[in-house]
Amino acid sequence: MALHDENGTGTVRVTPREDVPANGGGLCQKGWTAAELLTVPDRLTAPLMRRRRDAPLEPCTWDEALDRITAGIGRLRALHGPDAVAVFGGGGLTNEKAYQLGKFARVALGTSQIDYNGRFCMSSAAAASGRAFGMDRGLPGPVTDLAASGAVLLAGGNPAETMPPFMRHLNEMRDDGGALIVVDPRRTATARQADLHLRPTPGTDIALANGLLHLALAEGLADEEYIAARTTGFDAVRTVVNAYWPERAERITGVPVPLMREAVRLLARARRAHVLTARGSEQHARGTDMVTGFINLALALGLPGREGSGYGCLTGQGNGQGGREHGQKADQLPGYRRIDDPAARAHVAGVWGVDPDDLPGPGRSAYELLSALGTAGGPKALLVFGSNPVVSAPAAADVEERLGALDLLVVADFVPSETARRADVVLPAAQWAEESGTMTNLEGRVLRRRRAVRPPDGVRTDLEILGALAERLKAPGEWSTDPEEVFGELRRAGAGGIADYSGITYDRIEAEGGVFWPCPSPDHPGTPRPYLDRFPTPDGRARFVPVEHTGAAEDVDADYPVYLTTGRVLAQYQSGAQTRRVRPLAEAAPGPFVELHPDLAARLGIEDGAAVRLESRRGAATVAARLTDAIRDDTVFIPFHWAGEGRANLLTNPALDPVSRMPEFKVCAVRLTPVHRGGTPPHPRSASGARQ
Ligand SMILES: Nc1nc2c(c(=O)[nH]1)N[C@H]1C(S)=C(S)[C@@H](COP(=O)(O)OP(=O)(O)OC[C@H]3O[C@@H](n4cnc5c(=O)[nH]c(N)nc54)[C@H](O)[C@@H]3O)O[C@H]1N2
Ligand SMILES: Nc1nc2c(c(=O)[nH]1)N[C@H]1C(S)=C(S)[C@@H](COP(=O)(O)OP(=O)(O)OC[C@H]3O[C@@H](n4cnc5c(=O)[nH]c(N)nc54)[C@H](O)[C@@H]3O)O[C@H]1N2
Ligand SMILES: [Mo]
Repeated sequence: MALHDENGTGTVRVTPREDVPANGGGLCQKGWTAAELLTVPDRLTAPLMRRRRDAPLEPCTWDEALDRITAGIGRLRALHGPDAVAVFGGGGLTNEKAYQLGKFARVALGTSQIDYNGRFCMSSAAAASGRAFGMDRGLPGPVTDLAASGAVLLAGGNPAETMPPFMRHLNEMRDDGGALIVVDPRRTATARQADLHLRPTPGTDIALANGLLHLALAEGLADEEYIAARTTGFDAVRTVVNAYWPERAERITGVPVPLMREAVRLLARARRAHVLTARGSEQHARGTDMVTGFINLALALGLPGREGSGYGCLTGQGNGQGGREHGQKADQLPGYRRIDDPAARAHVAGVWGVDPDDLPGPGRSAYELLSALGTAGGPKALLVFGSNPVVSAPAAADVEERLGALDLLVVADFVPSETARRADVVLPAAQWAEESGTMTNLEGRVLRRRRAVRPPDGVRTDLEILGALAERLKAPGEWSTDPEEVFGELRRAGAGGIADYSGITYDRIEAEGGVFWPCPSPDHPGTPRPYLDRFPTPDGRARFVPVEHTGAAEDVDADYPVYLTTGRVLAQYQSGAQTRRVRPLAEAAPGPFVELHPDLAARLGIEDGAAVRLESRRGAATVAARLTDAIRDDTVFIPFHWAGEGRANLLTNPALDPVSRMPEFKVCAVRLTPVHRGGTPPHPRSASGARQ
């Protein structure tokens, strides 16, 4: 396949943008090789469908594909009502696409059943931030504030592998005498660069955060003046953390008291300081409370709302922040409004040209949606835009079975992902370099992404796909396929909401190098640091919320004696659908493996490089052993990027957080046994289906 630029000639090269401070001109290996994905041999360039249920996927015309989808939707809606059709979106979608997908579900399909993979990503941090600050916006200020910080406590994040350009800010801080404190059960590439590494047992972050706060109070390091002036609820938190005396916190977490004491002193003594969380402290059945524990610590030290200090969450996907603002969440309308708020419904229905009473209510959260597919009261059809849940959802074998029970599965993607290959209809979509739009980064800064090349023949953009389906479904209102027009509608729909983009235009983004929301009018400068004067809560104060340690939803026992945690490696991205197809990345990280401590390996008779079978109460996976003393000896780690029998998610626990509905990706109980396969040592690739 030839690649074309806007003029129809030439090839695409990826070059870092010097003008985007979050990157500082840096890109990680995935960024440098992303252009290769535009030309992978199995790039989808024609719609595919199955003529019969058990027939293979075969190329068809767009008309055939769209007719098949709308006929199926019509039949299922007539039989079972509008909630029979569900939608699953993604945090990689641009703001425009995320907005249009939410509107498509509520207006064109009339379904409440829409959610997205961001539920698996930052939802616990989002819920905790909303609860404490009245708003959820990744960082409390520009990312460059971090370089001027005196201390950063980073809980559950490994940006040296997951966001390499971000490390620059932490390195600058350290060069200036600031201290980096990392909380991670593994001595990661990030932890190796830290001044202090706290290594808790997975699932014990609440006890750790409460223990740190206990020490801060005992040593008189709390900012009493700030607590009185800018917060509520401190007394209840003081009472709870009273019971987390240092030795008890050490007993629960395994973190030695002197290290906890040192961490608290470094944070409290810095003139400016940050507490940050990422997925390691969020992807838990108590993830919202875990993040709340760290927010309580930040509040007691007087950090949020002080210039150059605060609490923040490190973003995940390309548009992780914007993806959670415009209505692809089950409980949400554009502008980060709640779908059960009558005023929000009236406003958005007005923009969409429909009756507020016709808008559905809140739907099921991502895992609840996936696990209801094809059940008696659940959806019978699913449309997927920007996710590969066969690999990335918890308890993946069950999810695969649910997908198989659907009457109609439609997947829009650029590659035949594991989920697409199970679909009844596959729609070939344009990818990042082939279309324009906006993304919102972890600073809350709205940025433009420009089209660099023409999509290959046969491919349509997601906006074109949604527009064509809306038209066939005779949906009311406008369904523009032009990103700038959709952005204009998004601004109107979100006006007056928490994430107010109404003053942001493509021209302003261009002229100002991005605009920070909220930006409620054209003459408003945007809001780089939203909490300086007040918090967007009814009384303007931040809220302390007491949280108690309860431990993981599934603890280790005699049958399943080892903790499993999951995460990422540098050279692979997410479900691997894209990166497993890019040769240099596939070569750098060819197949699934389990990190385990040499002592644990010796006890179990497992040798480095040998095949290991892991079992949990959900299922079993087989991967290669990778021995390292960088992990606790009660815990093993598997990256989740691979399909087939090496899928980490065959093992993970779908226990959900009661507030965020986040599954417990980061801890479950497993047992390990060595596999002897006819005496030949397994090649990691053979155990993985590395290139499908
Ligand atoms: N190379 C690469 N980069 C990526 C991605 C990718 O797939 N590959 N994905 C992107 C996305 S969507 C996201 S969300 C981000 C994720 O970015 P991160 O949050 O940095 O990545 P993870 O590896 O999921 O988890 C971080 C760390 O949490 C630790 N951890 C596990 N359990 C616990 C626990 O109980 N407590 C604590 N404190 N830590 C724990 C793990 O050991 C791991 O090192 O990365 C983004 N960047
Ligand atoms: N065990 C375990 N599981 C996890 C996690 C973990 O830490 N541990 N992390 C969770 C997290 S944080 C996340 S974010 C999820 C991510 O997991 P997924 O939701 O599966 O994300 P991706 O692998 O990025 O899949 C995106 C798919 O959509 C396609 N795609 C990308 N952009 C577009 C677009 O603009 N339009 C269309 N139509 N398609 C597009 C890609 O080709 C790919 O096939 O995984 C979650 N699962
Ligand atoms: Mo994510």
